Amino acid sequence: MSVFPKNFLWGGACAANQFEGAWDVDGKGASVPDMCTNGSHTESKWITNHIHEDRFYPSHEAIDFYHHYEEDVALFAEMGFKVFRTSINWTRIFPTGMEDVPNEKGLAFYDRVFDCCRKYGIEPLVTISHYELPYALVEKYNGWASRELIDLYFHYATTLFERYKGKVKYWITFNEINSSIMDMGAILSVGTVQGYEGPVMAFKAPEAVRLQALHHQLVASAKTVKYAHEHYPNFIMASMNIFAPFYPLTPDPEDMLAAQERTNMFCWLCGDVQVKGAYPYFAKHYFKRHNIDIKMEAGDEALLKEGTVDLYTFSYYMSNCITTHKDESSVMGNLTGGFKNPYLKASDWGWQVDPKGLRWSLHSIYDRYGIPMMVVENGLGARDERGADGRIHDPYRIDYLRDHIREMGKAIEEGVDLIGYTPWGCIDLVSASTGEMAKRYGMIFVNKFDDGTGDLSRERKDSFYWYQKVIRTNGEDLA
Ligand code: BGP
Repeated sequence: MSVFPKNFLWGGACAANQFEGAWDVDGKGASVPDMCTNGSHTESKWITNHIHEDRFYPSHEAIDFYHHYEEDVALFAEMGFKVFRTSINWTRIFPTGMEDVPNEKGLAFYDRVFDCCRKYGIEPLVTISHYELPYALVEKYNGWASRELIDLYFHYATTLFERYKGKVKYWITFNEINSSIMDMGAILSVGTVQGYEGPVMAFKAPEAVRLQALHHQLVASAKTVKYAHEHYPNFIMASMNIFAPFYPLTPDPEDMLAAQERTNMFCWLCGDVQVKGAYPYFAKHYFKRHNIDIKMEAGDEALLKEGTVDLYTFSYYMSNCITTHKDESSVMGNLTGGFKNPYLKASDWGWQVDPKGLRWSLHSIYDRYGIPMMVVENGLGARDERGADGRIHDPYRIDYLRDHIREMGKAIEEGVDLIGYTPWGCIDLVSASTGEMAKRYGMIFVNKFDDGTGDLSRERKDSFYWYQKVIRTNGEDLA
């Protein structure tokens, strides 16, 4: 007997800017990722303030889902997907983010995508904003640093609600909203990068700016959720956080306290606001201690209280260690940073693989919030090579997914309310952090490479057939 509930939502996840391509087609405007070149694990990608003809911008074609969506959704259906998490490119709907009237061609594209999903009985799970801020809003407003973005986002989100109300029920307001607690989120998430051209990794926005921008996103999210609840009672509105446990590296109580503070600020702050409806006490204390004065307007606190979510979703890739002992070697994480854990192995990109940490996370989150949860990103970014038979065998990816699914199953047996799982990049796509194609997550291989070559053909990896079996047996057969 499977431990997964009968209606468990098995599927996969992608983001518009990382797989659609067609960056300037049918009226689409430029978004932040469209201004980013490619990089690698060792060399940062750049953000540029105009398009340089001699540089390569991986989002411009990506894997061209825009013209391949029928083929791709058919492959998802063949794997047995019940749900497909994707996002809307804000600039397909509002090219600069500031128009009153939406771009009909952009809206029509997502109609086609959602109709195609529905044809196969696949439920779309839509992220409204997934690292796709219109670049014009960076130029004019310094992104989310300005309060004006709340209403611009609200107009965008409610346009989507009205258009797709009959097709989409599950909505995530912001991808990885807590990412702007980290330096890198300044560009990816809040876009407070006005006037800057240079390596993404070298960019630092002052913490006060990032946190003020985050406040605007939290208010925008709450305002949108409140509106959705009032007008579309069948919608399920979700928050989305990066969840990465921080372990104290040593039993030194100082390490314990440092890990607690990091966990509070990184893992819990946004969840507490979005699920419980108010800034937690530790955040207020942190702001005070660091002389950060978050500017709130009358009504903000009430909105945060009234716009709480129905579903807690998160990405889970790794755990990190924290120590106050400076001699340890650091390990790069997915925005999160941290120190090497001697008990864990890391991916080629240095992300520490920790399936048991996922079980720990599910318990911690459920204990704190007590609402349904979904793991909406998880997976192994790896280099795939062709075997002697010309096919792609990816046992390392199967191992990674199996170990995480097993721990999810245990957590469900132990009582947590987990309703779905959408592993990241179910089809190969452009990496968010490095801009590479070489960092592949997919169960479907896409013939596209870092120099821009490739015929964009799709092929099934071993993990495709394996995941198909997992879904067919509702997680019972993980062999
Ligand atoms: C998350 C993002 C995704 C995705 C994933 C993998 O942070 O929400 O957009 O890309 O990480 O990261 P990367 O592409 O950097 O390997």
